[in-house]
Amino acid sequence: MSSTKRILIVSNRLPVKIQDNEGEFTYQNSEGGLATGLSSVYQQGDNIWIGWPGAVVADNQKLKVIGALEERKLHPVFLTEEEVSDFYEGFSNETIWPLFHYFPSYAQFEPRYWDVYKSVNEKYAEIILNIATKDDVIWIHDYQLMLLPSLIRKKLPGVTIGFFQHIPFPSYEIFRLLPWRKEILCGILGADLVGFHTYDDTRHFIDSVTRILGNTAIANELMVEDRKVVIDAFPIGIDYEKFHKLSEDATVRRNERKLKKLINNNKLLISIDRLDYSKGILHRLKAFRLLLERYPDLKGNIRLIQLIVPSRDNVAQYKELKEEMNRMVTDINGDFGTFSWQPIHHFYRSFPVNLLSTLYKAADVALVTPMRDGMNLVCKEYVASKVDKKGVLVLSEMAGASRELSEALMVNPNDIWDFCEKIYAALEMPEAEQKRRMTSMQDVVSKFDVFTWVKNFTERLEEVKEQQLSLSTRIINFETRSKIASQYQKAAKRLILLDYDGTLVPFQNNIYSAVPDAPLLNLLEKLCNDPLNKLVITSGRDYKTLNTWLGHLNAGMIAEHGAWYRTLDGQWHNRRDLNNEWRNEVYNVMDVYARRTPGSYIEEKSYSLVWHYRRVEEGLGELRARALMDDIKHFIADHGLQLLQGNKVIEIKSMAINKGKAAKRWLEKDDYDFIMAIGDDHTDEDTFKAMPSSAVTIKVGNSPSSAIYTLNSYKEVRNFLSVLANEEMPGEQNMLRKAIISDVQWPRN
Ligand code: GDG
Repeated sequence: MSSTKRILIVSNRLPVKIQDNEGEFTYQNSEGGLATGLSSVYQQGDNIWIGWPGAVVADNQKLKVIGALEERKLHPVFLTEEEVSDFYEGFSNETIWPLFHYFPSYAQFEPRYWDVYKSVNEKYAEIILNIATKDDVIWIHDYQLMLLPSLIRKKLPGVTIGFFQHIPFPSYEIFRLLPWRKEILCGILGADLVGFHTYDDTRHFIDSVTRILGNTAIANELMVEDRKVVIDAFPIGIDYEKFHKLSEDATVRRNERKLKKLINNNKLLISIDRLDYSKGILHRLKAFRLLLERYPDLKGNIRLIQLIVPSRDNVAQYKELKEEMNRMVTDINGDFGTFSWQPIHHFYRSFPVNLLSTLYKAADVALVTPMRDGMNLVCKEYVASKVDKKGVLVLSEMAGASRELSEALMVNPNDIWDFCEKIYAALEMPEAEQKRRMTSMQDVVSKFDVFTWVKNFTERLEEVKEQQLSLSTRIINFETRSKIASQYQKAAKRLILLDYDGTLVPFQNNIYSAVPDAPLLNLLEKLCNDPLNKLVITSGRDYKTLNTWLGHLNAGMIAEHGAWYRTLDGQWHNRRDLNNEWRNEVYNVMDVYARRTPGSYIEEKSYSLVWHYRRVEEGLGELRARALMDDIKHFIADHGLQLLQGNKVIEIKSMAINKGKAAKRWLEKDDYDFIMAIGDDHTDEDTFKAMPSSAVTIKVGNSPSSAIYTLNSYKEVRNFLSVLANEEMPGEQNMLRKAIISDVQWPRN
């Protein structure tokens, strides 16, 4: 991060292995990719890393451990046996892990796990809040701490929080199965920037938020109350140089020669995984067996070294997986092996990193074929280790890494027949093609290494915070509100232009339900009855509805974006110069979509047609709207029409009318010393642009706008107007007092 802010890294585990030898602790730094990448952050300046040291520490040992970790710039969160069991092994690994890796039938929905998950997240929050200040940057990692961002946000509202999830985010249909889905989403949304490995993960997350919580998304941004939260993909990399250099190390080269001799110069295939059902171990063994059956000539000429890192083999699913794996390996070796050759060399343990490097270097083919993986670093390490560029990667399309490593031979691990053929193709691939593919993959892996990943994430986080700040300076606060109120009071001739839907009333599923309520009518009456005011309602609605709802007011009106307008004498006028010959044709196209799409309907106005899809199933409406726009765009261009894409509506109208042109009519009529325009959607942008630079222009909502100020919702607009409309015309003091009353209760949500 280029700023001088302190960064607190938070993850479930600290990057250290601590071992308790009867009260004497040893500390060994972890060599994992994440630890290496983040060491470029937490070892600088005052930065620190907060997390669980990985062992249960007795109370009387805690101070000692804290001291030892502090020297390494680490700060511990101590967990009890019960917390490790219910929070980490329980909710994190038996609920979230299987569900997020698309194994819903393995997921345990156990309320006790959830309670402890919550309380451990609160424990982390408490510790962080003892350390953090509002000026710090807090970077939280992974699925064990999904509630943490909002727990911190509640106590430190302005602090910068990034959240990165290392495992996949599943599609809405899977995620919705979780009984605590709302809490999890709200928890993550406490962050300012939420990162995943792939675009699909971001899409799934945004989809779940919009469907479950109902927030609006604009591209990859979500509005959470008045805060913009950005969701983006940051594919993690590895320490490329480390693996590249390691494979040229003298020991590694010596080991490689020995290994090749030991396996009689057979072609070598490798697989390296933790024991886990998400890794596709059994599918791979099936494909390998099929390979030996289909291509008997390979017998005696190839070997698979399978390294499985032990994991949770006391848990039923893992125990069964291990038993089945062992049985399959034994069967394959028993069925195909000879006195001098066995197809699979199976290791159930972990290797030191230089032996890992030897395997990467020596392997002709790497099989990285998970059923689902957030990213998968093994395949990137294999690519980085191929100094001579010879070797083929067979990669599952279900691994996040498949999005970047497009030159791998891609497999769907469920399709063991194609899987088997891909392994064969890998073994047979000519050297020139191997080199071409490997060069291209090395370009990607070396460029997007773990240090670039850290840089990209932290810089984007800083950028998001800056955008939030520039947005918040536009939000009308106590001071700006008082300033505008005082300008208003001093003015003798005022023009006030107010949009209706989304500005004065909330959006409704049925457009005819947005009837003005009594408090709104009172408020508008107060404004209209002030002889110094000229109030104009500027709406896209049809004039008849506006007249029915607001006709009794002493107000001007612009209806249907300016096709109709009402002068202060109550007379309606329409633009007779407009042509309507295009209507039938556009209507017929819209009608096809209206009939095909349950919940959608056409609204007919005098000079425009509107297709509404607010009541259509989420997603389907957007899909149909895009198709409709596509169908109609050439016709529109040829007929001087304009397509307006609003909030769940598509409107086709004549290019000759817009709210800005209509507003000018009022501007030209008089000289005003106070002009104000308020609106919420992009049709109001024409009004804002038509205003003189001295005007107060206010956008409702946070999307980009040419308006000077922002208010968050129709409720804030009403509160703001009620301050201006104060009947008593109070003195400065009273006005200021009223200006801070912002919790007036309006009837609808
Ligand atoms: C999460 C996500 C995502 C493996 N065996 C040995 C050994 N390893 C090292 C490898 C590699 C790492 O473990 C495994 O890579 P993963 O990608 O599976 O990383 P995880 O942290 O387990 O998983 C995953 C990742 O986070 C990063 O965001 O890619 O999708 O599940 O670095 O080299 N290392 C040594 N001996 C072994 O036997 N020394």
